[in-house]
Amino acid sequence: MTKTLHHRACHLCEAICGLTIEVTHEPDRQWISSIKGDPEDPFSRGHICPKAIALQDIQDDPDRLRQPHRRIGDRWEPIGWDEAFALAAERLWTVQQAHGRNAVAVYQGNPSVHNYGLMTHANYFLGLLKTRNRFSATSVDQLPQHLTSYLMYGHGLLLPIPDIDHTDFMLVLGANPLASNGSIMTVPDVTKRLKALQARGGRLVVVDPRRTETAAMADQHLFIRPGGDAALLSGLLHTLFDEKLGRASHLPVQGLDAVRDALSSFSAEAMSPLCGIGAREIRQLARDFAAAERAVCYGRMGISTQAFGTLCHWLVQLINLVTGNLDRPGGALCTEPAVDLVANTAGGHFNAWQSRVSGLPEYGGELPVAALAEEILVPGEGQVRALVTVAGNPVLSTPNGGQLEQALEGLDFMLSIDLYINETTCHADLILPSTCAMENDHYDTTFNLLAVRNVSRFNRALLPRPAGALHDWEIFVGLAKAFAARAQVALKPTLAPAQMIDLGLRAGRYGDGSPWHLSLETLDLHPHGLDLGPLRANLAARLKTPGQVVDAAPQCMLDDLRRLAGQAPADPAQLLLIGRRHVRSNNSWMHNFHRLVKGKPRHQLLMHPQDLRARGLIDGQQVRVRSRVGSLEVQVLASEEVMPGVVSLPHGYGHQRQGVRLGVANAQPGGSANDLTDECLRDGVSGNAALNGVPVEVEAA
Ligand SMILES: Nc1nc2c(c(=O)[nH]1)N[C@H]1C(S)=C(S)[C@@H](COP(=O)(O)OP(=O)(O)OC[C@H]3O[C@@H](n4cnc5c(=O)[nH]c(N)nc54)[C@H](O)[C@@H]3O)O[C@H]1N2
Ligand SMILES: Nc1nc2c(c(=O)[nH]1)N[C@H]1C(S)=C(S)[C@@H](COP(=O)(O)OP(=O)(O)OC[C@H]3O[C@@H](n4cnc5c(=O)[nH]c(N)nc54)[C@H](O)[C@@H]3O)O[C@H]1N2
Ligand code: SF4
Ligand SMILES: [Mo]
Repeated sequence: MTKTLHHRACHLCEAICGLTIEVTHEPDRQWISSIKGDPEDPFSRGHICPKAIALQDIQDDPDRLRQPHRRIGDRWEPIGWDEAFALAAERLWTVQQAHGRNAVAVYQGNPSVHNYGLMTHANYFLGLLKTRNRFSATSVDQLPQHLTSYLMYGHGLLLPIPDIDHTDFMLVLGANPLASNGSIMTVPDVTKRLKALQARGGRLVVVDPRRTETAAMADQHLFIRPGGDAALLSGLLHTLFDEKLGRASHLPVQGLDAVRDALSSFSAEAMSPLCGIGAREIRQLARDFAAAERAVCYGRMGISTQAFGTLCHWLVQLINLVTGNLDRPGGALCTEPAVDLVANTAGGHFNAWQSRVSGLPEYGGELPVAALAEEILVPGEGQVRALVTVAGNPVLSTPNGGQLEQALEGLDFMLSIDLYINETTCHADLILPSTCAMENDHYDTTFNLLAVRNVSRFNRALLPRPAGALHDWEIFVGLAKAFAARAQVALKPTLAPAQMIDLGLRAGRYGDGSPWHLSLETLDLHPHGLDLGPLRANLAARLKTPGQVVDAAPQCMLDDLRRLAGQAPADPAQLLLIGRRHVRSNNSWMHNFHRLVKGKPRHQLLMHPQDLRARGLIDGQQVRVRSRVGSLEVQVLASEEVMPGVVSLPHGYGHQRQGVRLGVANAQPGGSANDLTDECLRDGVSGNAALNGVPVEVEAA
């Protein structure tokens, strides 16, 4: 028996922590014998969370599929790869022949941006389908952020990242990095970095309807009524203008006067009733923010997935801009990654076409996933009749998952590229599983782009692939070849992901012409990862808008401000549902790992004691939660963490559905929050799902 040590980044969440992994080798098998944080990783400095340890569970999970499976009635039958590719091509082609290209829809889930073979090759196949019915987890998440960057800076990936290591004041809205480990802010060991901020005399202010782990360590926590952020942010920006607290920016900007005019009636006093925060507190927060030498406003998931999600993110950008903190160290900065998707891709497009039934706008070639079920269910020309899902679980992760589940039953054909027979893929006719985690190479094209320092690393696979298994990218190549042959269309040759990355590195800013000479070969010499330096100002030169100016006043934002102005204050008696994440969870797919689900349950509904009393309920009781679209039963816990009028339920539970083959997850209690969220509640500009602030009723079960 021998042991080998390997260094590799964890890419389960956005933090990309360095791991040190010990593999034990025996003549007939090898396995992971330990996983630890890597103290020599210059970026994550030894940080690790329980999810990385659970990578061992994926490795030996008996429920994980390792070869293609075809469904016949309620039975699943293993089949060979060539047969599987031919079957998929035949069925998809037949549907498109009979009903048109848009009759095949695509949904790409969250790991699509975490696993590099999915990044480099998904479109090699999906692009051949030429369908306008493309959906992804983006529209239950960060769509408003891409759209804002596209409209203001000319590219959806020019996303300014908080310079957390150098700021003196961080205002956080709708994010809980202590549980999520940061998002659109790749920041391993976030707790250490926030403590360092406080230790150098800086301030952390958190705005959240729940006193989260992050709020608890903050210097100030403001409770906000869910959905109230656009009002709060408007009040802050108005105060900055009104009290002349702004600071000039070095960036070329157009439209600020139009913004000031449009905001004239959005004073802190006028906005206070809409967000439930006092006018004096709003004004003081604006003054504190402006007074800090270096400050950054950061908003995430909690403010994206609400009715004014895009407006919120536009206002966040403007607050950073007018205080001189955009594109400035200690403020918000765009990264300069080694493989640069901004340099290599077009800026994007918006509203070039609309969804068939509800007329929701496309962004970057995708439609909001809130429209997926109706596109399947509503008859007519262009109705969706087949679906391809890739690394996603929309039945548990998109609004009104119960309706989508019914819709899937009516499809003519469904193909899933996934590791498990889960709540979504159990409806497929064919599942193609890939290798995962430690069995494939990894280079992070997505999260290096979002990191709080410029970093780069490449890691080789450290376990051999299971016999007969294919990597995700090889599955897409197999599907593309079979589909191109069936449809008799030409297929361009492609490279393996590693070759693509090598070319991208060499052509990039740290490549052949630079002192770094980055290539796969150089990165192989740095198994702990490479730090390429702190973020720097660079936005002025990278703007992709016509005229290369920051557009402060996109018309659709000004229009949506008028919608905000017309809002009546919400009924305080109405209970609103919000979500929550726990450090031991990862969306819907990691409840099948013993190491993560052990300990006390974490699926319960949190409710303020005052709201429990008002309904005659008691702590620990089973309750029924109802929304417009559905209901579920769950245990309720009394908690002063949530503000009165708000209940909190994590998503990604609800594994007891028929047909699911997840032995461990199946035994976990808890229903799916997305059986309550409503596909008709959406962000007005982008169509992003408003998963937070859903009106619900709670009563004894
Ligand atoms: N109510 C509510 N709903 C939410 C959220 C919320 O906060 N509240 N959060 C939203 C957010 S931010 C997101 S990103 C979405 C996530 O939504 P989804 O992306 O739809 O769901 P996941 O649970 O991430 O599912 C990932 C799937 O990928 C598979 N998988 C994992 N690794 C691989 C791999 O290497 N290859 C392949 N082929 N498959 C793989 C897993 O088996 C699993 O089926 O959920 C959203 N839904
Ligand atoms: N452990 C763990 N880590 C994860 C994931 C996971 O499932 N588990 N998922 C990953 C994914 S896909 C993503 S996108 C990121 C998300 O990372 P974050 O954006 O940090 O997401 P959350 O932790 O859900 O934090 C959202 C916060 O918004 C608050 N909120 C809800 N409604 C409102 C509102 O109306 N206004 C305001 N101001 N706040 C509101 C919630 O109470 C919650 O604290 O996390 C990633 N990391
Ligand atoms: S925080 Fe945990 S899941 Fe995220 S990258 Fe680090 S170890 Fe992996
Ligand atoms: Mo996400």
